[in-house]
Amino acid sequence: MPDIAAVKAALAAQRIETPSWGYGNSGTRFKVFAREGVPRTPYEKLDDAAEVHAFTGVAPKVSLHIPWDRVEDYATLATYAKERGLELGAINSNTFQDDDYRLGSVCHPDAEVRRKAVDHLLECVGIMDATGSADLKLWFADGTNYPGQDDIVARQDRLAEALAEVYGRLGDDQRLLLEYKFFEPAFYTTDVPDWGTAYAHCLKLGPKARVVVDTGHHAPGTNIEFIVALLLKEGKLGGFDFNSRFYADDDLMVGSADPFQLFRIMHEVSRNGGLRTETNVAFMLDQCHNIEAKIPAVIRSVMNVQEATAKALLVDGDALAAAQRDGDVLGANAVLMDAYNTDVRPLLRELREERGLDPEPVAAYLRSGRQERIAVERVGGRQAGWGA
Ligand code: PSV
Ligand code: MN
Repeated sequence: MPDIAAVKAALAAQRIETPSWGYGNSGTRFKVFAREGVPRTPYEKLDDAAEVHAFTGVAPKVSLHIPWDRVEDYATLATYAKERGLELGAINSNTFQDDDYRLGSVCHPDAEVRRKAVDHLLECVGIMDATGSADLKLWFADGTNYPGQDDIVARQDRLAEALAEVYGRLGDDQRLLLEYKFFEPAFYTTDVPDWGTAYAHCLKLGPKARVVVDTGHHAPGTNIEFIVALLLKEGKLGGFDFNSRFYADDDLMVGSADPFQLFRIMHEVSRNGGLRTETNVAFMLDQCHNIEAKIPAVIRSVMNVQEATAKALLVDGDALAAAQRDGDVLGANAVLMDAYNTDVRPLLRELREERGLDPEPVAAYLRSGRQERIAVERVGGRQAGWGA
């Protein structure tokens, strides 16, 4: 049976990174709903992230998105984060919101547009130097909409060339994390559609390049935990963009649509060494809170990851190995289901109390009165939003 003290230690050591854009307004192409108290600057987004960390104790890192989080002085932003017990995490590039990128960015047929895109990626590495961020997260909207529109292999060559230049600019402790997504905004071909394409590029680049698994970026029915297990085995899992989906890239709260899938993913992570600090897997959220209160939703999401992790840590590894060895199909499955069906909330409540935290983070945040305070204080200015 798993040792509860070791389970608690692993849970206390886990770090979950929250996205700056999760604190701003977001929506669909139909409507972006404004909410009271939404941050107006990257600094205010950090203030909100600090609350999430204060109530959960495991979310000290914040991912930034450039240009949405552009500031005059990134070192000042990093100091501001530090003063609040935070660190700046992955820098997410953006090569999808300029008119120039209609036919792609780093895969565009025109060398001038490719240059502009690569220069942006290099700028992001410069920002990492200033913030102390270790990860550059790349997601490309590049692709085509119609058969024959462009040459599939030529686009792969352009992608490889761009990635090689950016990789060459990385410092010793910096990594390039390449994200894949099977469709949208391109509908016929996408230049990095799947883990295999991302993996092939990362392999060619070298040890500082790794794949990011965004849980919302797969075709329905894809076995994501298989991908996770394989990437971990090959030393190429850089991290996660956690979220939930019912249909496509829905960006809902992680663990809300399919908590069993999240458990299966965390089981492979735990089983294959992904919770060890030295494996360096970044557990990032990539979510948008369109209709729900944002800070409580981020807290809830962090807790959902913790609950799935706790269940994965409760899998009886010895019993599982024995059942697998004996070809005991039902027995092996029962070991996993026992762990999944365990109510881990009392364990997590206990852990929080031991660490001086309120056992119920969402309720504690709501009781704190901060939400009402920021609603009054954050008046005027322009609310931050997805894409701004
Ligand atoms: C693309 O859908 C994506 O998942 C990428 O991670 C972006 O950086 C993020 O969404 C926010 O646009
Ligand atoms: Mn993502």
